[in-house]
Amino acid sequence: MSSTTIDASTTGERRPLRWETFSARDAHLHEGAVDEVLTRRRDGVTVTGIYEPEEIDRALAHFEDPRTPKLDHTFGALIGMSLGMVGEEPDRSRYLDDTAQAMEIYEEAFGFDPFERLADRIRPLAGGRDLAPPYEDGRPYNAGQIRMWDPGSGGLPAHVGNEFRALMEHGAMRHLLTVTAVKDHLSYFVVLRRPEVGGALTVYDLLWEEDQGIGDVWENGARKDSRFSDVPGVQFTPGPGDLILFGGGWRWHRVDPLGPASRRVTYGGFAAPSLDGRTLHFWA
Ligand SMILES: O=C(O)CCC(=O)C(=O)O
Repeated sequence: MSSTTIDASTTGERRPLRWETFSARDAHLHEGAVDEVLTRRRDGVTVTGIYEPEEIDRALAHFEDPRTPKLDHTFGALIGMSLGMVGEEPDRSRYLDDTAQAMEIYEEAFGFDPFERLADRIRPLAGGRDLAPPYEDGRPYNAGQIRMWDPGSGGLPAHVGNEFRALMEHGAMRHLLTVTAVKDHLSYFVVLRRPEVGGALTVYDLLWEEDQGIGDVWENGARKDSRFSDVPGVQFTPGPGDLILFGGGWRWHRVDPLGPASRRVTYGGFAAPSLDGRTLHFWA
């Protein structure tokens, strides 16, 4: 286990991040971690050893095979649609159908369900809750998606989860908000391929209430975020198999642009408690 605070030394200094790094084997020593992040008493955790190196190699060979179906994205490709891609469509069948197909691809790639593995490893952090995707009419949301970042891609400009809730509450999130407490939610991802240059997650010393990005259009990831060069932040470059789980709903963050020869592959999404408080819902 390492450190409880990290200086925001990358671009200046203000409030330190409250962050811990530990092995999945020690998850039982961090029982309240999810609630601490949801209630902003902690900024995030890095949990090492979610997947084994040989499991990751097997999965990457499958995901990176040109015959494996993928969806185009600004930074490269996705396997598994994002809920946000539903847009203003009144029903989510396209998303739920795509989820069913993506879950088959994940299982074939890893040889097991990657979400079940993640849930098994971090269950102690969730304070006795079940870990599961939300369901609509008996059909699961995608608990996590595969994000494949092309060499030289622009990363993801600075953003914060609460702004997407505000953008999607009358569209893609209409059903989700009837089952899940989406506010100050968690962002998570497990790195499968770590880029050699760029692609770090920067977590800023800036909260949703301090800057709501009003008038600051997202436009499918094309946002100009140069004003963030003056905001102190901490960079994270987790290794393959490592999970980052943090307060992405309430803390500004971004994924830095990738170097010209670097690829990045992650499995990730978002998490928040169900409205009845019994389940920690995961979706992407
Ligand atoms: O590395 C990733 O998958 C992106 C994480 C992120 O920015 C988010 O979940 O909001």
